[in-house]
Amino acid sequence: MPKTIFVTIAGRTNAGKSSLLNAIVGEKIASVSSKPQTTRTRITGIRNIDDAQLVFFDTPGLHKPVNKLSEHMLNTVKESVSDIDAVMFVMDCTKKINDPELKLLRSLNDQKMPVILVINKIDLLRNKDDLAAVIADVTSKVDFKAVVPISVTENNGVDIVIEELLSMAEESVHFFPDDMITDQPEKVLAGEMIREKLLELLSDEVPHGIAVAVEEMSERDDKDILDISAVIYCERESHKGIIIGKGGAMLKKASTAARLELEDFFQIKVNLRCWVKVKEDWRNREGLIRSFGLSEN
Ligand SMILES: Nc1nc2c(ncn2[C@@H]2O[C@H](COP(=O)(O)OP(=O)(O)OP(=O)(O)O)[C@@H](O)[C@H]2O)c(=O)[nH]1
Ligand SMILES: [Mg+2]
Repeated sequence: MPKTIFVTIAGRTNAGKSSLLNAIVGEKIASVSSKPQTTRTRITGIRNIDDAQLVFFDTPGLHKPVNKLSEHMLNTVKESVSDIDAVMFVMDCTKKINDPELKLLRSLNDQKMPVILVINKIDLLRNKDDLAAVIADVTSKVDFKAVVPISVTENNGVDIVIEELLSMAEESVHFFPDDMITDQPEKVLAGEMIREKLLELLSDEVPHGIAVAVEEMSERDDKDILDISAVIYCERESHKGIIIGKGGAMLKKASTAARLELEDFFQIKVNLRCWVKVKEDWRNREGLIRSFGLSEN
């Protein structure tokens, strides 16, 4: 009999949620960056193991809302923690659990939602006693079904998380085809790969005000080449200059890095063309947030 489990991955921004999703699924389906607020929407990832299907919803990280886009991101988290079987709450072991994290955890306890506490980045801890202190602190405040210390970057403990989830999967038909790893359309995946490169290369507010829309994505009839055209939207004319860079250097660097990743992911030569356009203050404009696919309804 097939088994299924639906799991939402939640936690503070930058804790490593999307990194963990990618590690479990075995493909890079969610953008990862050292900057906070990388993930903006709910991303579905699927992993099949024997007769079990594990379905994950990666969510935006908890953060202080600063604009309308933030509010949508935080609503996405709220909507993603009901009608599921379990929550994997990812925390960064080097950061003390904060009030918004505790608030979410306590409401999950109130709903009797099983929560697996995944304590990530243990590679950054200097001694084991620190880990024991982190565990003692959090478990004194919230009830967990299981506590699993891991390091995604060192691939340490991810298999234990999977084992834990497998033990919780219940008999049910599978909801997704066995060869499907994500629900994200290819154009969205491609846009996210481009945005990820810009997040890593740019600083301050510039990368946070970027949205990427892939307008064309088609394989040529006569050659094995995938043509991708993308528009990079930013919030100010001055940001446009920074994104393009001196003599186009920044845009070239980002698009080359994105192209290499796109070629690796789609296993085909890619011809990537990017344009930069300004949409003033779009993160506070509902219509634009919706048109970029960043609103939950
Ligand atoms: N040292 C260390 N860094 C990690 C580990 N896991 C993830 N990271 C890094 O942490 C940063 C944030 O990772 P993400 O996966 O984007 O974090 P996130 O929780 O999805 O962040 P948001 O989408 O902003 O909520 C990246 O620079 C990762 O490379 C880990 O086990 N150890
Ligand atoms: Mg993320």
